[in-house]
Order: sequence, then C-alpha cells, then structure tokens
Amino acid sequence: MSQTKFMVVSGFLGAGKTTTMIAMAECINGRNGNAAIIANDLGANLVDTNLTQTTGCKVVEIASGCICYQMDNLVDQVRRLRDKDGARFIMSDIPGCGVGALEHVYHPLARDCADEISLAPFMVVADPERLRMIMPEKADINLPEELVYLLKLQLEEADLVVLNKIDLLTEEDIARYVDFLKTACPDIPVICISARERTNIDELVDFVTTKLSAVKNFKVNYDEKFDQAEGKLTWYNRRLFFKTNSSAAIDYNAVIDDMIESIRMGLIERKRNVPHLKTFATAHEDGSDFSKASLIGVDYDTEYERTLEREHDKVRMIINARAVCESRPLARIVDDAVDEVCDRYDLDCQIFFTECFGMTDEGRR
Ligand SMILES: Nc1nc2c(ncn2[C@@H]2O[C@H](COP(=O)(O)OP(=O)(O)OP(=O)(O)O)[C@@H](O)[C@H]2O)c(=O)[nH]1
Ligand SMILES: [Mg+2]
Repeated sequence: MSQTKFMVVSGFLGAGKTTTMIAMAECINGRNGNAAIIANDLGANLVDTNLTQTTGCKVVEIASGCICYQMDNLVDQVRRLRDKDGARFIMSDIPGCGVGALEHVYHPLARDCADEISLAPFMVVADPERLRMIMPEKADINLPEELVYLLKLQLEEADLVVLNKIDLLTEEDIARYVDFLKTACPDIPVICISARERTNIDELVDFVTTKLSAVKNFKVNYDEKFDQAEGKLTWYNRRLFFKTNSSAAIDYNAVIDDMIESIRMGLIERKRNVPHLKTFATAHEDGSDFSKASLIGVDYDTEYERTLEREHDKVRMIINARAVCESRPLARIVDDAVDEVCDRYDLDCQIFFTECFGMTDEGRR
C-alpha cells in the first residue's frame, strides 16, 4: 500500500498554524503533491475551516475535541482523504493551547499504522511576539504566567520549530530569535518563514516532505500546573446572521470592526484578554465575498486577511474566541457587542449557535 505522510502542526493560539498549513498545501499542490488539511479545534463552527475552504485547499474538520482524544476518527479521516481524494500529504493542527499530540497521536500512529502512514516532523509554529514572554527579556504581553508554561511545553515536543511572521522582523531580530530557539530547543532545526507573505515556504516543504519525525519520547505531565494553565482559557464559538432592517445594503466591514472593538473594550474593562479572536463573514447571496479578521490580544490591532468587497443587506458570520476570561462574562461581552452594532446600524440578528466553555469546567464532558 502506498504511504501517506501525516504531520501535526502545533503552536500557540494565533501563531499562524492555519496560515502556514494553507501556504504549505498550496506549495505542495503546486508540485502535484496533493495535500490536505485537517482543521482541528474544540467545539463547532470553526473560522479556520471556512477560511481554508476559500483557498481551494482540501480541508476536512475534526471539531469538538483535540485529535489526541479521537484517534479512530483521525485515522478514518486520513484514510478517507487518501482513498477518496488521493491526498499524499496530510497535515492537522491541534487547538492552540494543545500539547501532547506527540504522545497521543504520533506514538500510536508509529505503533499501529506504520505500514500506511509515515510521520513528517512534528512541527511547532512560533510567533515571535509570544516568544518574547520566554526570552531573556521576559516580556509582559498581558497574558497570564500559566500560559507561558504551555508555550514552553509546546516547544519541547518539536522535531522542527518554524519561526513565523518574519515579515514583521528585521534581520537582526530574526538572528536573535533563532539564537534563542537554538538554546531553548537544542538540536532542533529552526526554519524562518512568513506564512502570510509566503516566504521560505519552499524550504519548509522540502524539509517536511523529505524528513521523518524522530517520534521522541516526550510525555506531558498532566499535573496541577497544566490544569491551572488550561483553566485560564475559555472557548467561545457562535454562528449568527445579520440583516439590515431597512433591507438597504450597508458596509458590513464597519459592523465587524465595531463589533470587535466593542469586544476588545469589554475585555479591557474587565482586565481580561483574548489570545485569539477570529471572525469570518460571508455575504448571504455570494459566498465568494467574505471577510476574515483576527485579533491576537487586546493590545494589538485587528488584522484583516480579507474584507468584504461590496455592501450587502445580509451576512452570515462566525465568531471564535479563545479568551483569558471566565465563560459567563465573556458570553456577556460578546452579546453586548452584538447588541451594540445592531442598534448602531439598525440590524436584525438571528443567533443559530453559541457555545462557551472553560477548558476545565466541571460538568463539560
Ligand atoms: N504578519 C504576519 N501575520 C501572520 C503570518 N501568519 C499568520 N499571520 C496572522 O496571524 C493571525 C493568526 O494566524 P492563524 O493562522 O489564524 O493562527 P493559528 O495558529 O492558526 O491560530 P489558532 O488556530 O486560533 O490557534 C492572523 O491574523 C494571520 O493573518 C505571517 O507570516 N505574518
Ligand atoms: Mg488556526
């Protein structure tokens, strides 16, 4: 049986896992390599799946839990992508606070599926801005200390560290980050890329398509410290539908921007943060006109990968937030933001789906 190569892409919230997977898939497809992406996250209605679909890359979703805890489903999906879609290189991310896929995914695959699945290097995407927390400067970027622990743990799993977002760095900065990573992750190769600008993606693809994982023996200690870190995070997913009461077409880019600003202000008022807030909006009648926004913390600007090109009277929207905020205030903050834009722009709003849960909430499972 011909082997399919599988790779896990790990990395902190907002590091650029999805952008990197898309860039790699486009590059591999350009070489006739037939790539596929598995978008993995907790909960349902994922911005990342919708965004990836717009690129034309093959994408399936494993939602509602980390792949670490649904190996049968993962292996099924990999086989299906191989047999139905002819995928030869399949990559899956894990939730941005996730660790443990080396032990829970790579080891079982190496043990049980070695004849059909080969394992590409376990890849960890690092965002320079977040790395500042663990560099000698120990920058305070307004995230709790507990999350620093998760960031460090993620790096320990890597066969390959990808320093992303180098478009934001000078040559001297890049050298400083690489030096740090070489010390923090001894003997682990570092490849510097800009997923957004598609810089060094060929080099990265050469590496992961030709090298294999070392399948290191690394076990996460799921102790109190780990629980405290996970306990800091709340997941929020909502699907909704806006329409203008007057039926007039309006600029929904302004609505989205104001809504995100309102969420930001609500979090700041409560001294909370959001390591990644994403929105995806499509015109009701024309799915090709879409907007995708990301905010990687209340202290940063909202970034738009794409904005709506035209005015519309109706849009569908998905909001995903991974926040350092308890679930009830977070839900209220988003509700308030939605109400605020409905009033300001005279909109009607249908809410089809909302879930909001703390990672370690009692009674969730
Ligand atoms: N400047 C810059 N921004 C980037 C780059 N790669 C990704 N981003 C931006 O960083 C933000 C987060 O990127 P994602 O790819 O969604 O990050 P992620 O790791 O998949 O995030 P989660 O799935 O929520 O954990 C988005 O606004 C991206 O456009 C890059 O190379 N340069
Ligand atoms: Mg993502």
